[in-house]
Amino acid sequence: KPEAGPPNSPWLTVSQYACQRRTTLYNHNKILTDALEVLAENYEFIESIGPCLGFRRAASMLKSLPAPLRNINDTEGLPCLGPETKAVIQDIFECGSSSKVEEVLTDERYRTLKIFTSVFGVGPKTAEKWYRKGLRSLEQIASDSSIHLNKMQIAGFQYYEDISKPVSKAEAEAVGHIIKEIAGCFSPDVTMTLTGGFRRGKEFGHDVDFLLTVPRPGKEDGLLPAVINQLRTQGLLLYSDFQESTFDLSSLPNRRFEAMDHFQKCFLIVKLKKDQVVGQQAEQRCGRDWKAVRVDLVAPPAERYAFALLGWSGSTQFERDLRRFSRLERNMLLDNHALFDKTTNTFLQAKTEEDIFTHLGLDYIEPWQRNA
Ligand code: TTP
Ligand code: MN
Ligand code: MN
Ligand code: MN
Repeated sequence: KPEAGPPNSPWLTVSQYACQRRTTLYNHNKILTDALEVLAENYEFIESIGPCLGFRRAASMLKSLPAPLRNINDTEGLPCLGPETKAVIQDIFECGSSSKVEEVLTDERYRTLKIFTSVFGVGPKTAEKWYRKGLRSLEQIASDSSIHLNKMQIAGFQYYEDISKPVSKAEAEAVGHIIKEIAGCFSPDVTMTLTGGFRRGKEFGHDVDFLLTVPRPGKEDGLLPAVINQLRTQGLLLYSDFQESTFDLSSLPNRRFEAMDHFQKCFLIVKLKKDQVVGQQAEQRCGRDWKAVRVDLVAPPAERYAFALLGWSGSTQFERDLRRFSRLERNMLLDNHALFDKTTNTFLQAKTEEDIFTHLGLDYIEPWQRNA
């Protein structure tokens, strides 16, 4: 493994933008980034978005470094590190841990919100509301009759044990085979791509993300309803939240370019039979031969595929920086649907992700280098 460089080595050329860095899954500074991400999450829980993003950006930058930092002097010249972040890093080098982080980890509020937000359909706002009511455990929530759970949260509690466990690569591929077969019946020329964390090379994920489309314009509108119906018919559909497309290119870019996109999509929980997973025996533990798995499907029109693929491949931090870079360095607006050049007032077309990087004047970053 390479030694950390002395000052004036490649350290000094690290970009503040994740889209100008190559970040693989091998994180040489995990002790530091884990600590910073705890603080980021705590700020997220108290809805301090500025500090939250600051800590996330710092952690993301450190993940891209080719070697571990050895001491606080190594941070010299590195971008994205504010005084607060540097103080945390210094504490870890001097004391082996950061008192600020330790404090958060033992904080009742942080611990409780961490548990509550681990339920599918429960965000920081809902978690906070429950915490303020004095609730502290999932058992208390489930048995409190004054709490109204929505459909998503009910499913979140119902399948909690399964969907809080990581999904393996083999399970993701098994889900892929099932969906591909169904989608192929709807239209033999369907294109389907595994996106999200698995496309970035992760061995485990919290869900499985797929992008699907068909060549004929407009035909994609029927795709996800057909897939959902067939999953239901086969008895594999445990939960479904279908969102109709609200995509309209003519209304862009006047509407705010957003993180959430307007393509047809669905958030599902499907039943995955254990004997469908390669390398896994159908065990009869609990009398159950299946596992509930969270699956996201999105169906953009074919001509928007490259933008949707780039947007759904993540990581979240990589996406944030792609957009920030486009806006601040190129006077362009990028989102999951399109790239708009504000200087020439034109949309830039793209067939592939490479086309989009080229429009932005960026070196191509492979999916497995986007783990920012
Ligand atoms: P996630 O599935 O949330 O995250 P992930 O696949 O990177 O990690 P994990 O292994 O934990 O599942 O989101 C994948 C990408 O999809 C992420 O970059 C954000 C993007 N996304 C959208 O663009 N629009 C959406 O509506 C949603 C839900 C996600
Ligand atoms: Mn490396
Ligand atoms: Mn995912
Ligand atoms: Mn997802």
